Amino acid sequence: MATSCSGRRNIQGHPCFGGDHRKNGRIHLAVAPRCTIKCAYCTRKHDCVNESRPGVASRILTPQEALEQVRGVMASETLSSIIKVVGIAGPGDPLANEETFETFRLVGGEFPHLVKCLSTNGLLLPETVDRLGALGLGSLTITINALYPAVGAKIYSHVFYQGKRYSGAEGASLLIANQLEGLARAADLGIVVKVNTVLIPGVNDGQIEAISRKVKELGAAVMNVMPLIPQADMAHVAPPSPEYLEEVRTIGERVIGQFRNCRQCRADAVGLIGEDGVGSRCAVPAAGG
Ligand code: CLF
Ligand code: SF4
Repeated sequence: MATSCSGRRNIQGHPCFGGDHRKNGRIHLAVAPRCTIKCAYCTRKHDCVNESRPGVASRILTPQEALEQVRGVMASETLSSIIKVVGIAGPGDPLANEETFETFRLVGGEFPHLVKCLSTNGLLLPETVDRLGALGLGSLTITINALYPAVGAKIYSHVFYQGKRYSGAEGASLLIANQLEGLARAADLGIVVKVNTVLIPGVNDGQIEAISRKVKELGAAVMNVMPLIPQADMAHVAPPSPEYLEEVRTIGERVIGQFRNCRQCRADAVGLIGEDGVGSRCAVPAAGG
């Protein structure tokens, strides 16, 4: 994996990290159904074909099927010139699924020029980040919605970790510690890190500036504040208005660059962000990639 002069891996052109999203696209491989935590806003579906949002995929692929899908897409004249990134982002947590690692191994062996990208809740990062580094992961997204366990407890009802179930502030505390440790270690390896934060009015909006400072300090390159999609246990929570979202991003921008083109895409999106074309129902996390 090539690195830039800053020591970061070369992910030039990545549409979710400041590359030209009108020219460069990604393929998401929905190989990861299982998850180890429960976010209050998450509803995962594997059979949905008419919704466009994170956590949704038409069908779970095996690693071999995922490789075949990449072959198919890269054989298409139109798509092969667009696709720069192969991402695994769900519909569960990629790190809770061994298939994620096998898929990157297979796809990386045949298409080494595609940037390998992964999106995770971060719980299992401390124990997997070295494997990801060795597989040549170029970019990593960690969804961090809280810095303080008391706030996290309102978002994460429970966390399964090393065979035990932790709920409330205890679970949130464990998750947050692993997210921050994983972020720092990934950045040390040269993996380019983005932090996604779901803006949940009345729950975590007081934390966004603190999150941006902390993740910048630990080595994140960019942040993506995404509006809550009200569903599941947060179906009753009003999402932020576009104006409020922009206000929060502008505050965050004083600390760390903000990605503003996220379309909260599906776990099986293919093509340009927001314009998924051919194969968009073939194969991202429930909180966005
Ligand atoms: Fe996919 Fe995510 Fe990689 Fe992009 S998406 S795994 S970083 S290649 Fe992008 Fe989609 Fe927003 Fe994610 S627009 S939901 S930020
Ligand atoms: Fe798991 Fe992602 Fe759903 Fe949270 S949003 S419960 S991390 S799949």
